[in-house]
Amino acid sequence: MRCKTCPGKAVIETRRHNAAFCKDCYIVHVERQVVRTIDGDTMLTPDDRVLVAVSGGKDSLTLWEVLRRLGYRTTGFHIVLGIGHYSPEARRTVEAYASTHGLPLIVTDVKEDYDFSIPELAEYTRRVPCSACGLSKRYLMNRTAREAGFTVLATGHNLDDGAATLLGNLLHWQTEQLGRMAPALEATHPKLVKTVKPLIRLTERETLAYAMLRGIDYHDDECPNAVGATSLFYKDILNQLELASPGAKQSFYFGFLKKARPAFSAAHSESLELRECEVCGQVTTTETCAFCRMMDLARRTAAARNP
Ligand code: Q46
Ligand code: ZN
Repeated sequence: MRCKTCPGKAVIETRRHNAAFCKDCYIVHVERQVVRTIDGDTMLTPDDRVLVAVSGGKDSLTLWEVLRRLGYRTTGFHIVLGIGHYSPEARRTVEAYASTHGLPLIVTDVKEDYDFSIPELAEYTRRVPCSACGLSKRYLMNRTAREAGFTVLATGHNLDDGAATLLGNLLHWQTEQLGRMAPALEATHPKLVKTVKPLIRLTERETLAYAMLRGIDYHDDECPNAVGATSLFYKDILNQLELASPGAKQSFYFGFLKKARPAFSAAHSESLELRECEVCGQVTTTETCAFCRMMDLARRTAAARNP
């Protein structure tokens, strides 16, 4: 099979674009998709100070690689979760990438800085690990970005992530979350930072191919808590749909953004009253934010168990 844009031999086929590319043209194709996403949603400007959330996996390192190559002012942000063998290896991968390219990196260790690893938080608060982890990550990403003076927080979510989250939110009619689903979310409070998802037009398979063809040394172990996660089940269903109907994920996700999201977002725009957490000062809709409530419960449970 020939490359769509040059006489070279194709190494990857993208059925939803009805195209195949050689290595060099594929790399150009992916980077153009990211530029199109950034420009289309005015995600970033050259003046922005961008904090890039990097787990060490293929998506986050692809994001950092593309933003770095496009000349944006980026700093990596890695959270050490304290999950078995997975976390030290993830940290090593991110630190190696930053040092190879001479990029600044901020590392926060939840156990060192907040006394509990993610597995401990899950145990002491009786949450599933991904719930404690997701809440901690969202909190730390916004807080770090704002306190360190970044103007934008960029995450490596791809189209598969976006479509799976959308499916989950629709199945449970999470109308507030549906209203907030967007690849670029402006800050709606002085203590919130704008968030962007520049890889949202690329599928998981496409970012994987890019990371491999660019020779990025990413961390390819799955977090042990991902096994059996509902999001993986949703991704599986969406992959089956995509197989039967190429482009299904794209039309599902982007169709929602265009045709339905505005209705959900309008319905919630007035009802949401933002305030500052009485403990940590971060933005919340309740007196004490969910992160501080989780930490308080963990501390009390730990004290009761180990008097
Ligand atoms: S890292 Fe954290 Fe994921 Fe592991 S505990 Fe769950 S949420 S699966 S992206
Ligand atoms: Zn708080």
